[in-house]
Amino acid sequence: APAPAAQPAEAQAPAPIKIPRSLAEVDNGQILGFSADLSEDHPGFHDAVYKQRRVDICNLARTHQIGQPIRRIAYTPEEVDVWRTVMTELQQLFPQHACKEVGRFLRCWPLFNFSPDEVPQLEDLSAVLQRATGFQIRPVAGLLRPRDFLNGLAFRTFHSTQYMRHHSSPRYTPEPDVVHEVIGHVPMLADPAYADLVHQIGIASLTADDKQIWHLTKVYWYTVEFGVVREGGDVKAFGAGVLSSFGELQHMAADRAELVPLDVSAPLPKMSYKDGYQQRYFVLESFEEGAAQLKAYCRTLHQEMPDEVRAAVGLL
Ligand code: TIH
Ligand code: FE2
Repeated sequence: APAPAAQPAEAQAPAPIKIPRSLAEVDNGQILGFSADLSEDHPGFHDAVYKQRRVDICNLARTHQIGQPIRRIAYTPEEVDVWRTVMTELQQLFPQHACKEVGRFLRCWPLFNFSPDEVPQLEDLSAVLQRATGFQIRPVAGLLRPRDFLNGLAFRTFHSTQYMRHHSSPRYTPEPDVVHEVIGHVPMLADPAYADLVHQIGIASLTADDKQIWHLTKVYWYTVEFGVVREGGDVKAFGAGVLSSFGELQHMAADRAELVPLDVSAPLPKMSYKDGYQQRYFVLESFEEGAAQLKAYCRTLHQEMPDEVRAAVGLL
């Protein structure tokens, strides 16, 4: 997931944009926050064993080479317990609160055969995605800079963490972890219309300046991560950050948060990894309506794109 970027300082001359021409030119090494260095308010901050585990798993991601299989993790019984808890809780909530046909989420779910007894391996999920939509997974040690994360999407690559959230807090974690990626993002990326939308967001990020990246990151955050979609008289979870957290999903279902219509061309509020559950959700009237809005916004950023970049991402 992309990290919230700092607002670019007005006075600084903008650094020239380096447009990657291939996935190899997308930097997966610059990690913002999280990674293995946990902040004091992280649930695992006082757990030395957990921290070492994070370092080990992050090192596998750091040394991953493009084209090589993603290394399998032997998840510990404690980690499998966390996965089981989250899966079990979420499966009870999904029939009523996850988006169905419009968000496509529940339609793609069966492709993956998730079992509560086994944490899925990124390598296997990546293979399923490649067949379904051409998306692949690349392991990453923590939060990438928003530009790098979004650029990856242009090459149909989803950068994914591989470590497990801390066992003291299965219902919600302030950062992406393997549960969030696997349950929240992966099933949706198997849907062609959804994968196409995310690909367009990635392409738009290639030539975007810092200000545009910042807005695009917020658009991504309030839709792909935390969007909700109207279905009949109700709103249902669409965003991966809602779908992967039974705490957040219960919070959404309890109707305590404010609901506001999504307008991707209007200024969006600053987002934060530190504030807990969302106090406000942006509502898509339908997947089609939301996707049309997002794509229209993305097209405004495509204009200056050189032909060789268009070719590299499959636009030509
Ligand atoms: N809060 C989510 C969860 O507990 O699954 C993880 C995150 C998604 C986006 C930011 S943090
Ligand atoms: Fe995410």
